[in-house]
Amino acid sequence: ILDSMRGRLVAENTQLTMSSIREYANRFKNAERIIIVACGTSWHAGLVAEYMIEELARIPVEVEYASEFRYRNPIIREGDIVIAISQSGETADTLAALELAKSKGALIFGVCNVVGSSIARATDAGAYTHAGPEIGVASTKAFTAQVTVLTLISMMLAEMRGTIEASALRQLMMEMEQIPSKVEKALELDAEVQVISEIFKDATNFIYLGRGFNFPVALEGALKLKEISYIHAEGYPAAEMKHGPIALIDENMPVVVIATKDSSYEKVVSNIQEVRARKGRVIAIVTEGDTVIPQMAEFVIEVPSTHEALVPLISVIPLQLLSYHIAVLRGCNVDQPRNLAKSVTV
Ligand code: F1P
Repeated sequence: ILDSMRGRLVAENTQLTMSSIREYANRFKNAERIIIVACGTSWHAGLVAEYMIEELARIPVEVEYASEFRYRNPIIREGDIVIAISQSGETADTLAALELAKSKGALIFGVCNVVGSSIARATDAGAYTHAGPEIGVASTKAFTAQVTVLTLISMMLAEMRGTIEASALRQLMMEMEQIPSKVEKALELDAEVQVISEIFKDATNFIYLGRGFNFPVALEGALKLKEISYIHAEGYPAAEMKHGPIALIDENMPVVVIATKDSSYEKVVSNIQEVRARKGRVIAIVTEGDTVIPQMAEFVIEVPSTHEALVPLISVIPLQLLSYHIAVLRGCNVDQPRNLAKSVTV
């Protein structure tokens, strides 16, 4: 993760991404809509990008499961830009989705990790994530690298379309440069997360909650746990809890709440209160120095503070560690989970 995020990514990839986007500057500048197609973890990175592109560049974004998109009759217009995200670059559903969009005249931009992969070759332009090979089947550092590249893209689009002040852009870029050291700090939570994992290793269900930029992180945390520890886990937008999942909460239900200090903070605090009122066991991911949530949650994991739009890069790390330790404690093979393939090519 660190390797892919240090100077190499920020310097080299910024240039590559910029030249790739500049080549199609007019299309990007005038884009009326961006459609993101991806599967699994890459889809979650796409969801982060939706929040980011809409917030920074004010372009409407739709995030589609490639596995659905390819089989329905989606409306694709000539001015649309389709971003296909894939770690392996070989996922059959993502490839078929982008080919469908291409046949209808959309510009296809790829965000792939594997250089020269089928998806990368089928795109009009793109940016590689250069995260290095994923050793395990479940994507971890690829997610971090995808979100990083998509953040750079969002910032460029915002600059091109004049939807962001130069000072705000500079501030975001400066904060981006702090991310590698903050990721490093978040990785130091390992021992702490291991202790919590020991307590919850025999749980049969988990709920993950997050709002705003942390909603896709909740989905990703739940997916990692399912993939490598085979525990049933659901990720929800925290505000959606009252529309159903709240019925699941009792004294046996671990609820992981991503509750960093951002614009949703107060609302997440009341979601934690709702869970506590039903005796749910709250594991909260909070910003360093938070004094409110530690009084309410049973377990608290502190992560370094950063810009709201960059939080997923930090808040996902304790969730990846939690899945990893629980899986190891349950005797699961974290690198080669049952029933999963590195690239789903059929
Ligand atoms: C997509 C994906 C992964 C998941 C598993 C199956 O792959 O859903 O996110 O961890 O390996 O495939 P990709 O298109 O990003 O390579």
